Amino acid sequence: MTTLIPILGDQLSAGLASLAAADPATSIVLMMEVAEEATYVRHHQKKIAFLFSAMRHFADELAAAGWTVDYVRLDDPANSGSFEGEVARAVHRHGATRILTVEAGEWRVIAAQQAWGAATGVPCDILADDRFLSSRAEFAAWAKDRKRMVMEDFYRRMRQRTGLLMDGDAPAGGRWNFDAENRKPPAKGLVSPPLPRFAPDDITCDVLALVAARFGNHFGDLESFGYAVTRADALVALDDFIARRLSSFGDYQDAMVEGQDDLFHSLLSPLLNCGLLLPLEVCRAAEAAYVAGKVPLNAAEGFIRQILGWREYVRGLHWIAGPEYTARNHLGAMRDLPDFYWTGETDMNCLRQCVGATQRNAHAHHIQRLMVLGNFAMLVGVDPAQVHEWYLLVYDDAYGWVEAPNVIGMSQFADGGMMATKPYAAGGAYINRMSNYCRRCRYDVKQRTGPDACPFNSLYWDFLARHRPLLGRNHRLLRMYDGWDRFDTDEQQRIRTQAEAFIASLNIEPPAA
Ligand code: FAD
Ligand code: DLZ
Ligand code: SF4
Repeated sequence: MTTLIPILGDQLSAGLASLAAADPATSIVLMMEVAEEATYVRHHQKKIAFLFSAMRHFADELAAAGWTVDYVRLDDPANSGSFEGEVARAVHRHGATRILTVEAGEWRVIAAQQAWGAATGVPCDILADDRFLSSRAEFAAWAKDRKRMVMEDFYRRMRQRTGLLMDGDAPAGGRWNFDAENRKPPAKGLVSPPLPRFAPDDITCDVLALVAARFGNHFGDLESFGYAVTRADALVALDDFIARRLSSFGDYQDAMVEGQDDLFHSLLSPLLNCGLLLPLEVCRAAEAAYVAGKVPLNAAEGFIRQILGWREYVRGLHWIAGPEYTARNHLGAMRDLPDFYWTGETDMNCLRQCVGATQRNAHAHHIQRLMVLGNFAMLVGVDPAQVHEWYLLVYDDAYGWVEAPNVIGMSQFADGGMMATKPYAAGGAYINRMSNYCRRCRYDVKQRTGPDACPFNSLYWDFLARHRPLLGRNHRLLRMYDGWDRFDTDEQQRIRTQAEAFIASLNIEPPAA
């Protein structure tokens, strides 16, 4: 009786439910590098290299811990290229009598897992992924019968349940939320400590060569690859963040500074999402730094809210929204993604900087993703399915459960408000306040119309005007519509003409049907 335990690339946790439920003496762990996963969207080269290297290191660690691991490399001539093919081959190879796996983080892969039993003729048990702080069932029960799924309500409940930053029944410091102290514009000369860099070992060098050969034409590059790829590296990255950057995290959470891609962000999302770090240990580390007096409460609370609140909330929402969520298009946006999302070649400095960071690092921080890249795509009316695909392939932390709600819901408002109470739309003034991008831009952020006007300004007003039938009664937008109504008709016309001409210059109209 042999149990086959397929472990996917984002399931690299020693305490994974399938491992906890199995006996190493009668089990074979299967790990597979498959072309289908690297190309169903053409992932950034660094994302593939990171995951393959982390998978290979994890396989070695499992073997050292006494598991029998069957690791199928991408360049194995017999590799079928898909999960389905590799699971079937492994069942046959090992005479497995049972498959035991943990539910994947994407509807697409869950559907594949559900077919493994029938395809191989052996029973396949799919276990819940218990690496999150709120189970799918718990979130669904919380969401049921609620008129609005307000993240802050969910977050407070999670604080109470976990006891994180709690003084008995009350929140530490007497408040649940310290946002008022956070989100400062970047101070002049603001500099953040450099990120820790992990020199590639032999395993990583092999992977880099493989990725260069097989996926060298994908987005991004492999230059200066220095990611954490083991559990030990991941713990070093966590400690480094807590010791050197967390104290300023809250203050500069929304700031963007040219030349400093990551500021005081943790860059822990790829490590959390592939399982090398677990959410509770990361939150506890931040809490401990606060309790020890090493970081202020606004920083610890702001950071913990991202993980205990937002991360768990978007995951819960993803599962209750269903597999059709990524097809939603509330605003009827049909245009193509502009080419510069791939090349970075645009005169708009904010977009050039954010695409550049994404190309270099397979990473960008939240405000770059939301208020520059996502905001622009929504303002010009890009088809949300194209935006979704772009985000899924360019970022090192992108998997369906977390990317889709952030893109379709939070950033594109394509779900009609299931996730966000209003679209995250903004003109150039917001970007100018929160960054130093405008200083070196060919456009003038103060102008709405004319050849030098910042495109975000006319696009913002045009977005509001064109979607008035859908958005005009949203009470959170009433002040913005008042602003629009205060322009005289001639100015409104000038703004809309400016926006239309700019959109036309992008060549993103879909072909006529
Ligand atoms: P930090 O700023 O240091 O935050 C700490 C942690 O909080 C992150 O590591 C992450 O685990 C968590 N977190 C913060 N915000 C969110 C959020 N909105 N959703 C989920 N977790 C959050 N995050 C992903 O992990 N994968 C994605 O594919 C992804 N796509 C996004 C797309 C868009 C359009 C937007 C607006 C946000 C997206 N995010 C995504 C959320 C957020 O931008 C990233 O989690 C964050 O930038 C990761 O960098 P960091 O680890 O330095 O985060
Ligand atoms: C993202 C990714 C890539 C590029 N390659 C693999 C792979 O070869 N083998 C693997 O097990 N997982 C890979 N992944 C991660 C999967 O796409 C991820 O596990 C599913 O999308 C479920 O979230
Ligand atoms: Fe971006 Fe406008 Fe500022 Fe240029 S002026 S960086 S386009 S916000």
